Amino acid sequence: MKTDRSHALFTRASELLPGGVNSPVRAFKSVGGEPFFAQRAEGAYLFDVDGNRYLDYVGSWGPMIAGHAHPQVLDAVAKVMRDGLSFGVPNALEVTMAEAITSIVPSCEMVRMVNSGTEATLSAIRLARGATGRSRIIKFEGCYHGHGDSFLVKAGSGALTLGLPNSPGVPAALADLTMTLPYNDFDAATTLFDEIGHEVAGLIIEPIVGNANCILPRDGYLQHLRELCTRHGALLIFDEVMTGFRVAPGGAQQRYGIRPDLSTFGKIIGGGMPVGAYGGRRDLMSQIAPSGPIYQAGTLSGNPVAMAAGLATLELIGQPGFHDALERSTHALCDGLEAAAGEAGVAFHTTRAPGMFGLYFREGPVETFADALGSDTARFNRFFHAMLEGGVYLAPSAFEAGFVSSAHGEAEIAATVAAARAAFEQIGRM
Ligand code: KE4
Repeated sequence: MKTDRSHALFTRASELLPGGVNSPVRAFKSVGGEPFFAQRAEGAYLFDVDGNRYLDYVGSWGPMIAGHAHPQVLDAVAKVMRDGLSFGVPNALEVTMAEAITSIVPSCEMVRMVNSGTEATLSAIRLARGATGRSRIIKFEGCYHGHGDSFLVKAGSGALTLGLPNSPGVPAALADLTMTLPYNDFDAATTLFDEIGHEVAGLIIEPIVGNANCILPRDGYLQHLRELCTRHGALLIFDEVMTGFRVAPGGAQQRYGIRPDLSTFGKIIGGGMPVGAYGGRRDLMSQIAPSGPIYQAGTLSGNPVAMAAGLATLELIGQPGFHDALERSTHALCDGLEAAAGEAGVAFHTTRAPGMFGLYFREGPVETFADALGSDTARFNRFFHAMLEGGVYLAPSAFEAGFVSSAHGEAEIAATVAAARAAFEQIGRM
């Protein structure tokens, strides 16, 4: 595979950007080798600067649920940008976006637009602390909520990929206020709440974990957390930056029938532009400045161009049957991969939710963070590179979920399974 242009760019980038990238997981550090540099993208495909084409299962880490460079999204952006890129005063599209989010996600009676998932989660935690007058928060091992200080405790995603789940630079006094629980452990949650529930401002969770690979909630687990939070006066915060608008139109909270007090969003509602949002109960959100005393602000929040991209994406995924089709293609992909691994005699297991999946080099089931850590990451890394050589780009980490878009049709799934059959044969002998 020709890579000299990517290599030259990475050499230059490595002089000027930490690790040569603007976000750690992109650097291929855990899988080895150097990242390729994208030239352009279309539908289910990425094209790099050396002319290689890849079937893309990262989708810019989630936003590209309708495929890259969708004409309707590009047209919406082109139409709006000619009227100006940012006003710094309210614009109608912010209202349209707020109406869209609050109608699609009923638990969100009010919403505030921000510019990333990180901004959304750190604002939600500040709101929880301000509204309850309490300081402690609870998160889950392996879950990632962006790089806000309070979250970089036993964090997932890039922090886990690089083996840095507790980042230097986070004051111990603040980290001590973040308690962590094992995901899917009913008793551990009950015990912690019995001990300190009255001190907890909020519990934040990825309802489906997508940052320690992909782990689904056990039956009744999310309801159990809902009941514990209600009983102890803590706020239940669903971090749906990844699952929102993906695993169901109304996200994981719709799929599992849970009403959180606050929710955070990102990725899809920006359609590829920098957008995040947090929202929830009116009595809570109305405490955010300027209607209340809890401060949060942002120069480009509600930016018209970003709103246009997000609204066009929400319109595309709001078409009847969109999520059912996404669920079917995700199952087809995972069933095909498992069959290919079985033919090669490779221990392999997948987890799946509409539009997202996890790949594990171990026997199933995978229901806890410890189960996920038990996957053969060295074998994943070899599989990653074998698939890349075969023209398929998986998430460059054994601790990330993969993403399927509506642009991944039968032909793309079949081509992926064919590449996997060759890759399993190749690594099966290693
Ligand atoms: P951003 O600040 O990256 O927009 O969102 C942070 C965030 C919050 N919550 C969840 C559940 C998330 O998955 C994320 C970001 N996801 C990672 C991928 N696992 C972004 C990729 C990256 O860090 O480059």
